Amino acid sequence: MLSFIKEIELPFKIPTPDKTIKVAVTGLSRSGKTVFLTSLINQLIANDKLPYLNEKLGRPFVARLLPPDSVYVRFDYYSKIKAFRLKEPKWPKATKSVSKTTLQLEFKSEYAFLKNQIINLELIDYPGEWLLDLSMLELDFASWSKSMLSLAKVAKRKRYAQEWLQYMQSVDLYGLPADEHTEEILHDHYSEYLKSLHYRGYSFVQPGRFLEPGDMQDDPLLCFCPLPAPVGSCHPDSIYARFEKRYEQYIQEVVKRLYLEHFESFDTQIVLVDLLKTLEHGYDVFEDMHLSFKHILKSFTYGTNNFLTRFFKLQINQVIFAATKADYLPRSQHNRYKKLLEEMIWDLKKELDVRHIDTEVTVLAAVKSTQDVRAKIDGKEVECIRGVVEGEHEPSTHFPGELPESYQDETFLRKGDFHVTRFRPISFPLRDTKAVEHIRMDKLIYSILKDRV
Ligand SMILES: Nc1nc2c(ncn2[C@@H]2O[C@H](COP(=O)(O)OP(=O)(O)OP(=O)(O)O)[C@@H](O)[C@H]2O)c(=O)[nH]1
Ligand SMILES: [Mg+2]
Repeated sequence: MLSFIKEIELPFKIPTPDKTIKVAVTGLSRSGKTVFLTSLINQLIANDKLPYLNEKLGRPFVARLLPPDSVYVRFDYYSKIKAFRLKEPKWPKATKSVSKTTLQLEFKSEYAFLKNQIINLELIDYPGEWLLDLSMLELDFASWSKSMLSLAKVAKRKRYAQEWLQYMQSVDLYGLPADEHTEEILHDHYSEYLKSLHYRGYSFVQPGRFLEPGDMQDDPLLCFCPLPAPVGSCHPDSIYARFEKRYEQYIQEVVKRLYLEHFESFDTQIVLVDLLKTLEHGYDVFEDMHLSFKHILKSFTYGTNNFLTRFFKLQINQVIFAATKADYLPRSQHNRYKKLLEEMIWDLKKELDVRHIDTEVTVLAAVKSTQDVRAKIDGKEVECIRGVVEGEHEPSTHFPGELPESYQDETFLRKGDFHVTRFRPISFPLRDTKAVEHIRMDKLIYSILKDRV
């Protein structure tokens, strides 16, 4: 009835305030962060494969990348998209630092007298391992050591920790050290233990820098490991005393200074999870991821923790957990995939006080590299996926196995009858007017924008 209001033209346009939405994307290594951000930018710029988003928003928009901001390493969309557009497209290389870029969305105003609305989507990519280290902030050396040592004695981890634990028993940790190399050997054994875990798909490893030292490769500050607390007295120059000092320095200089300077308030935190890889490794690795997520989710509550807010500004309004690489599964299993992630997160939400954070769970494929097909296996017709496997040139058909109904279904995961086949990416369309095929990216983008546009 009042639609004529929309048509009213003034000699000038009334400005609408620009908005900035800070979106941090994290996840453990290889979870799909870089591929996800590349696809997200590609989808919004082309806007030809986002029917759900467009229908829900009901307002046309254009998206453009803004020039780099000098403070951060830029998330280099252009070089990534170039590799995806090759005749033999390539997945991006692993990234180990924080990077950032801003995608500007301009929404056409519904009213002729109003200027278009500008929304700046600030997109930040950072390693999830950093979040795992944050929980060390609450612990002194003795308590951290205690919890790491008891974890190392758990059945599955113990075999990888054996050499480190045995060597530790052979040295005097509390008197003057007999040999100057003992410290390094202790540290190296512990690092090897963490690397063995990581290699086998375990995700809860502390400190994160021991796996990825980056610019701290030979820094003596990293020369420590968990140690049992002394029962009696301890020499001030003992290994225990020195490791305790370095641990405290690590907390001050690496966790607090280097990590926290990157954390500000984010509006949305997207946590990507490669749940399929974890399922493939079996029940223990799956349980270990549960533990990692407990620490990650806990770090999101630090904005409300009095002790930590003194130096920690992190405040998050919305957390979206997304299980990635859904194209490794036929469509018929996507709901089950989502249910498994839901189960893991709900469980933790019950345990931790995260009522003030709006949490959502979804599944997606940023780059859909397979097609759904039906094929006969042992005379039975089943839903499969078809794509070009890494290292091959022709497409082939694969049955990944059936996901369990629940992750409490230990027997399924122990049998390990679920296999992930790694596919080459499909080529991205050469022009910005067309985006790559995806699964449910539009639903996720809508979750970020709803209530804010
Ligand atoms: N099929 C498929 N594979 C994917 C998808 N996203 C990621 N991958 C696979 O996962 C690998 C890791 O993806 P990245 O985006 O580089 O992961 P990351 O989290 O940035 O990894 P780091 O930089 O090492 O922390 C890729 O090389 C692909 O093999 C997807 O949507 N579909
Ligand atoms: Mg990356």
